Amino acid sequence: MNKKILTLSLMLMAGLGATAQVSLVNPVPQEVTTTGTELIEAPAEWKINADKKRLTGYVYDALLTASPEVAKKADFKVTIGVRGDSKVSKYKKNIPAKAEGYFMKVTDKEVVIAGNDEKGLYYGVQTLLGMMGEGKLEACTITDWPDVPFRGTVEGFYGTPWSHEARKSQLEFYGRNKMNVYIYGPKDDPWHRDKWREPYPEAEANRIAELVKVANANGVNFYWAIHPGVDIKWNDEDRDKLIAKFEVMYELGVRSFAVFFDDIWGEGTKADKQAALLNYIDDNFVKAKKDVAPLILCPTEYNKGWANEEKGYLRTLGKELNEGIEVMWTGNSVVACIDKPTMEWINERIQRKGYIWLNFPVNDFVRDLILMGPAYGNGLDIAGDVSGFVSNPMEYAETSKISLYGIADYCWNMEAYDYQSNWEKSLKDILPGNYKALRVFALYNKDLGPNGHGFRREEGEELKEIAEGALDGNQFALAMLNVACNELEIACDLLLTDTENPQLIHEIRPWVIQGKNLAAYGKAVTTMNLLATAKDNGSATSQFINFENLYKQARSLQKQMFDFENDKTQRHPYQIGTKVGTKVMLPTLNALFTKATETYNKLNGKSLDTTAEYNPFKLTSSVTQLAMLPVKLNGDVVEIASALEVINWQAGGELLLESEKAITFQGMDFNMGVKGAAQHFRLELFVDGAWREVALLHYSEDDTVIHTGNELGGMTATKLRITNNSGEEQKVFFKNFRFIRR
Ligand code: 14T
Repeated sequence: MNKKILTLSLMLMAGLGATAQVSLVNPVPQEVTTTGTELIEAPAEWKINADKKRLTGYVYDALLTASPEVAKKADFKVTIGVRGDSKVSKYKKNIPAKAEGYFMKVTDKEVVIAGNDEKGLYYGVQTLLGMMGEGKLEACTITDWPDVPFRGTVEGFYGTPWSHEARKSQLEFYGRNKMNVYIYGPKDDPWHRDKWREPYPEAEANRIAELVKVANANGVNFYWAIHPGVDIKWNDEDRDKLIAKFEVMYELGVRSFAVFFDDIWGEGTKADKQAALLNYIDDNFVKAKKDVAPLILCPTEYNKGWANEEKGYLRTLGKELNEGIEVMWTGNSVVACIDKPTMEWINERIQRKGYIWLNFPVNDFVRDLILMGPAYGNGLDIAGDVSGFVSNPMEYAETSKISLYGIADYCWNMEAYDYQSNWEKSLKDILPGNYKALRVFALYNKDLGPNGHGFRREEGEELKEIAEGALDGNQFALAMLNVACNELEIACDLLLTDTENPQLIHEIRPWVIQGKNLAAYGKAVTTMNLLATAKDNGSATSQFINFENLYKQARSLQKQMFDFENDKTQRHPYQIGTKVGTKVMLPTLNALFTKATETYNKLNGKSLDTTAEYNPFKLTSSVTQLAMLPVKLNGDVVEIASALEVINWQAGGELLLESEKAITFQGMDFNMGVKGAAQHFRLELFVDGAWREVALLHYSEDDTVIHTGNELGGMTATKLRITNNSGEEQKVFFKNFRFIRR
């Protein structure tokens, strides 16, 4: 083990309640020697001592953002340099011989930062800036370097691409947290995917040029990714068009490129053709330019679950791709944590170290949730097995910083990565003045709920015991749960008017409002449980607060939550809704609602409705991927959310949709994304106690939309079902299922 973090002092510090300034730095440095007690007031001014060539450029600019003024006569001295510079020659032996590494020394008289290379010096400056976050320095020496050579993000999600402002803010954040990669590849940027052959219009082009500048100023490589697989022809014409597009991007300043072949079908998926194209770009563009970074490829089979061993797609890439071309990998499935066996499996096939595309905290497949939890679960022993590690974040850029703060730390100093303390630090970083409110709220926004990728996160562990107690009727536990809801309500209110990070508040706002509803519901439900068996039914304290009024309030809040979720202004078209506390809090409260109401009914001879979840529609399915899909109601239009992935609909598998009340149908259509799919499925409506079949048809041979026969119009039914009656598994999409009721 090469990490000797001399933290004799840690205990001492904790005892004194002081924060050592090095502990403010993210990522956690590799080697730190400090007494932990020598905190130094940052000087008001300092003089800078460096070889002349260091006094311009992005590293120097970063140093100038520090609070002390630069003054030639100042007593305090800051020496900066890169290995070979005369001003740092006496530290030659201290500088780690590692790419992007640096050595740093802080005393009450001076700071020395000596980089192994220019980037290393830049990161030393970032460490200094981080350490001074509270206006103090700490006497120490630091020897530091990154474990993973390429660290950062890939803007690679479906949904609204990040705004220009958000991207600039990200790039600054990456610089500060020592991440050096940003891959531009938003699925819904037309010039990335559908119009990959066309140059950007002027305004967009200017913005990209500006982003490249901001990236450079923050030590970040701006990769521009192209996604040509949807319709590429493997001929010279398309090959030249791709190169021409890269040339245009090069003119805009881009020096790093990626080619994505994910989520495509047909011709574009051929390994030998992809490899030949990438090699051609490598030979004729990358190598010819001399100042372009190694290419990155995102393969079509980008995870083990999709790898077709017989076809040998990955081995073909491994064998044929030029040395140095990076190959991306999401792990054992689309959304997965990465461990040693994962890396051994893929590296052997692609004959190089995989470049990880981590699908976290991306939420484009669970758009009703926002992910504010820590980044955990990846192996702490894979630093030597990956060539790069990038995270695919949420379309909520500012909120994603919580998890990215962790990814940055993990990639830099893997063995020492402590996700919990990193998470606490990240909240302070993103909302310093109100981080405790952010923390309380974030506790309810971590898990992804049931989803097609089966990727779940911890949430509500801290509530489990009191939730159980409350369900057992334990009064203390009920009171504790009530307190938790009170805390959530207060946190939400504090966040809603917080002005420190407006972008963050803007992004999380729908969830904060829903959080308030949840908190109010929880307060009502816990009190209901206390009053259900109370002799005075609350009358000793209030004429108005009694079981039945609380029951009505809880009902009202159930409906308010439902209405809020189905509000037209809610942006996400796929997973409709805005859900908070889904793993423990909400189900506990629903169970408590039912329990209290049952008890009250029994003791008082009443028959209040005990069902907690307000949704007039219920979807069930023997096809697991379909069973997860939420049903949305929009006026008279009833919709089942689209599944984003291929559904393996087994023979005989059925989807059942039940309605609280009978509905009179006006029209229906849906789309399985496959021509001729209509003949493989049967639609039936339950009318007057019997199933009645309704014809399914396409309007033309090329049409993937499925329409219903005229007999549907005017039929009144309480449920419907769709069955795969083809006798074999059907691979289909399930898109835009909707019907109109009268
Ligand atoms: F390229 C890949 F590594 C990748 O992950 N591609 C997409 C990505 O753009 C998306 O954000 C991510 C999470 O939804 O997953 C991939 O997209 C999918 C994955 C599926 F399994 C789209 C549809 C799927 F069915």
